[in-house]
Amino acid sequence: MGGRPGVYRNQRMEYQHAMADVFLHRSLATSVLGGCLLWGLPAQALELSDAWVRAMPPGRPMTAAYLNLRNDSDRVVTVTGITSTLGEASLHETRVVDGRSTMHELPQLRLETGASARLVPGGMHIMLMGLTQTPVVGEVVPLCLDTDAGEFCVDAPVQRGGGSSQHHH
Ligand SMILES: [Cu+2]
Repeated sequence: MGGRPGVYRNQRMEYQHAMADVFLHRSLATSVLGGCLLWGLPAQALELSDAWVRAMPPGRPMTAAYLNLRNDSDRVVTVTGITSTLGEASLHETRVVDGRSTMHELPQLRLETGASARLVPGGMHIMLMGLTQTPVVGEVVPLCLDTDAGEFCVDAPVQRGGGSSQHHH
């Protein structure tokens, strides 16, 4: 997309995203999820996994959430919106330009058949603004993705960023 409408220049946002960028894992962002499809079993069109919400100090009005998506259906699935009880949710993308972290809102996310996307610190993420409460470690935040194939929800535990940002099982 051309142009720069929607680019956030708010300093606090830039600071938060600069912090997040410390924990960039670009190699993971480009890796492909190895999947074994179980034919014959009813599968959700959109599979959501490894969702988490970044814990923030009290009083911060915003945070970010991350997850993996995979389109297991035989059609294109387009994410058109996100809802959360925690606050106003939207899809963002962070880019580092001249050493400065900026981000813009993505109106939608299109996933071809079999395609996957990773929302990770420093890349695409779900921005949660106007928080109704401070997300505390251990809490679980429901996130719902509105798509043209229906609504898909996932429970996202609140975690500290940094070293624990990658899930270990
Ligand atoms: Cu953002």
